[in-house]
Amino acid sequence: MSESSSPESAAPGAATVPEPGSFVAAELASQPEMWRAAAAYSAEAAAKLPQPGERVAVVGCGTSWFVAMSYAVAREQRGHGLTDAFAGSEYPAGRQYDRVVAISRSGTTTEIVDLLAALSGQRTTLITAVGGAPAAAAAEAVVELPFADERSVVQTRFATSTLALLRAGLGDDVEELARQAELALREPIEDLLGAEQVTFIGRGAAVGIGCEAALKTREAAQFWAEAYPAMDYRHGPISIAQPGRLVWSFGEPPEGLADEVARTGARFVHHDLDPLAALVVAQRFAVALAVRRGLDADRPRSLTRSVILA
Ligand code: F1P
Repeated sequence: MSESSSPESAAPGAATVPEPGSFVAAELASQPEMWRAAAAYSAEAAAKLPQPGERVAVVGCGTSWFVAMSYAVAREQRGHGLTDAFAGSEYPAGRQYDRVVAISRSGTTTEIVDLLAALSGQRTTLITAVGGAPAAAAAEAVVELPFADERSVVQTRFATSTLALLRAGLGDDVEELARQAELALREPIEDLLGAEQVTFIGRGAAVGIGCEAALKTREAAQFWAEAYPAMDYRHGPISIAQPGRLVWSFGEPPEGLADEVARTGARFVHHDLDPLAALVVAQRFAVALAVRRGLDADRPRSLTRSVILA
């Protein structure tokens, strides 16, 4: 059975329709208002989302997995209970959780639809942009964010609005995050666009944010991007650092790391913003790189809106 609701009261108007081929640019620019709308909906959605003390698994594929990773760490750090994150294909069937939260913008991703069907009878919640899709039919409860759906294949605002909704449920100040996202939309990026390679790093809830920044850069711009937990960066990945390359930190970097990177000749990048807001700078970087490389960021090579397997 599926239980569904949508945030009619909270939903703002659709973003301005952009020029063809630039959906992602307009969608990422709408994130501050989207996060505010998600936060306004959070009280209504709360009963379907993890309750304090519950043992929770959060699953997704691609971008949605990285949102799950970031939320899982934040929830445990805020003391709300054990929270694991898995790629949809890697959910450990033998484990018992009080609730499984699946994240899927499209609601059609095969691994997520199959997993929710396999968990039938258990407490499951789907967070999606599309309430009428197969994943919603398989979930016990559905939290819909239709206002954050996107025209671009490359996800930006649905993913971050989902994280804003979940963080609102942890008591985080989403208005402050939205204010920081507005700053992130104005942060200069031009002097970063000549780079040859980028490695994103972060700790805690910023590990998933770094993975998402790297995925965005690969998807939108076919650009060489890696991501690691910041403390693990010294354990091998630093070998890649050299002049012309970037090491981009989400959140405060480990002590001494900026200097170690500087000694390699690579450029250390850091914005004094919450990692979720700083992700907006990386999304802009990815889209600007795509433009510079003559690519259409809305139509990434070899990708579709979701992966539907036969
Ligand atoms: C998940 C996803 C996207 C990715 C690609 C394929 O979609 O992996 O994150 O960018 O377009 O699909 P969804 O399950 O969130 O709809």
